[in-house]
Amino acid sequence: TSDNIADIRYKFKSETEKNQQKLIPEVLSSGDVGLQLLMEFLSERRSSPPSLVDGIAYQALYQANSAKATEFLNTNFPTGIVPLKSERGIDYSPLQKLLAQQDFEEADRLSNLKLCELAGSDALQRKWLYFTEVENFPITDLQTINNLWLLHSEGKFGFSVQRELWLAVGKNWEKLWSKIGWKNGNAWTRYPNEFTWALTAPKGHLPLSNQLRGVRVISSLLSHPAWTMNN
Ligand code: UYC
Repeated sequence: TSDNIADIRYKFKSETEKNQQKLIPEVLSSGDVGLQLLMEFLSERRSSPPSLVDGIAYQALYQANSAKATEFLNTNFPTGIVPLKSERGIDYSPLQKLLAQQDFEEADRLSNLKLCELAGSDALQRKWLYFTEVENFPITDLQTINNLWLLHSEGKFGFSVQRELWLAVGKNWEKLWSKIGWKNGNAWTRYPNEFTWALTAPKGHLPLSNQLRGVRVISSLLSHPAWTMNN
């Protein structure tokens, strides 16, 4: 009934972001009006930097199978909710698209490619990174890539998530690998089939960094000033 909808709108708008996240399934269960409320919500928030709840609302609309929601997103958020800033003229919209589609396997491949692109033509040819290249990555680009992963995964994936887990285990790599599902006992998780390309994966599971050449690259990634600097 309309009473319920007014209730939900009021309740939703007055809640903390964390509770808004939890309320989204309830909002969605009220059908078209729920979608309308989420569209309203995203519109009103577009001037401030996007946070997790915006990502969850965006994904709900993206997956809603509603022509109206699709048109709303195409018109108002043609490249998504994360500003696709780059200091090196890199186009992150294909990555945004894969993540919106929740195609985490292709998004992971493309992220690795974008990092090589960011490092320059040598890296793009060799298809892997030197840690010295990672140290020189612009903060802006790493934050863009990270925010895409973070906001399209309900906060589950991204370098910043991996960094927090790494710090929480005292920078012990072995403990990190088992925590994020990159190792099971003594066995490395095999690429690509043994990884979990879905939100059911452990926290911090994606994006991947191949450990074939050692930990220096991921160490540089997780130590980058991008994670301790605002903007
Ligand atoms: N792979 O095992 N990995 C590859 C991971 C290791 C190996 C790519 C992650 C351990 C080989 C990605 C883990 C290991 C290739 C990842 C993992 C190993 C390969 C594609 C858990 C053997 C083919 C991109 C830590 C014991 C390489 C890329 C080639 C590929 C990711 C083997 C994303 C997170 C130590 C042989 N593995 N990788 O980098 O040159 O090629 O063809 O980490």
